[in-house]
Amino acid sequence: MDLKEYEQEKFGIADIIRSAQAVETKDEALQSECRDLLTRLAEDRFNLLVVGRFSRGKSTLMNAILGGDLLPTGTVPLTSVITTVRYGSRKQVVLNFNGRGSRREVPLSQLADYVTQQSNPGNVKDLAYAEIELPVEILRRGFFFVDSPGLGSSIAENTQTTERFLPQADAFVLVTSYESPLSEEEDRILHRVRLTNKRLFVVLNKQDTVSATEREEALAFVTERLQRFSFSETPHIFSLSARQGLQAKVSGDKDQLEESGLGSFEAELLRFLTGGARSIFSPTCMVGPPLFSQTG
Ligand SMILES: Nc1nc2c(ncn2[C@@H]2O[C@H](COP(=O)(O)OP(=O)(O)OP(=O)(O)O)[C@@H](O)[C@H]2O)c(=O)[nH]1
Ligand SMILES: [Mg+2]
Repeated sequence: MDLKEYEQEKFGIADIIRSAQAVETKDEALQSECRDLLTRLAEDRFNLLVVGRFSRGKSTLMNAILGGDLLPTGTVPLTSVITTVRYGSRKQVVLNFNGRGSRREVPLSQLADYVTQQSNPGNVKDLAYAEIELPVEILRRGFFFVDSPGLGSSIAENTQTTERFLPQADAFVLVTSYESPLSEEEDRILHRVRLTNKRLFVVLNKQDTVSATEREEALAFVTERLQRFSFSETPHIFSLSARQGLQAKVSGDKDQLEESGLGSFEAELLRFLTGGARSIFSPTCMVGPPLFSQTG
């Protein structure tokens, strides 16, 4: 598809969305979804969604890739709001509220007051999403790196928040972990992703908690489960320790980074962002200094 055809296709999709808006004027949820879709079309927005059961280490993995302790993490179900991270020349957080679409800028240090179960249980503060801008090189690829509330905890609102966001994902990182690989909720995500044919990466996190034998067993189990889904392109499984990866990035310990397994995942993600997903990015986003280092 050349650029002209791509633009025409975009206009065609926008027309369909506007028609849906005109027919269902009283359905506020649908109106809001349509507004989001039109914004995404206008921005050429590409959402790489990190998803999985609660406490798998999704936020920790994003922190490891971003190279710092930015997103709140914890031992109890934690993230309660969709949190997008994208490139910006200075660090900032913009909170986007539901309803009339009001926005407020807050310092990064206050992020946890709005996106965690402890400070904003089940998202009672009614945020649509929090948007973080960071001067981190990998984000120059122009994508939105999206953290989501964990699935399957006793906090049903968190599962619902993530499920509502699924149609907006353009590619998925499914984070599962060694203590109980592939839960029922994660199986459901796999089903949904297979139907969309979108790119999927599977991360088997917390490898630091298991022996080599246990690692092999779990990997064999996940590989076999994935084969049953008959994906058109079998997803890669990345065994890693997000916690070790983050520690290694922060302390600059190359051996620990190697041991964490984070590097091969980052390399594959990068290949995808600079190759497979290229058509949706502007060419100026493709160039830039070395990746995965934090600047500013
Ligand atoms: N041992 C070990 N613990 C990890 C690893 N990654 C994350 N954790 C721990 O697992 C817990 C949950 O991590 P989070 O990153 O908050 O998990 P999450 O998936 O974002 O959780 P929710 O936001 O509740 O869905 C924290 O105590 C982390 O320190 C890892 O690689 N190894
Ligand atoms: Mg989290």
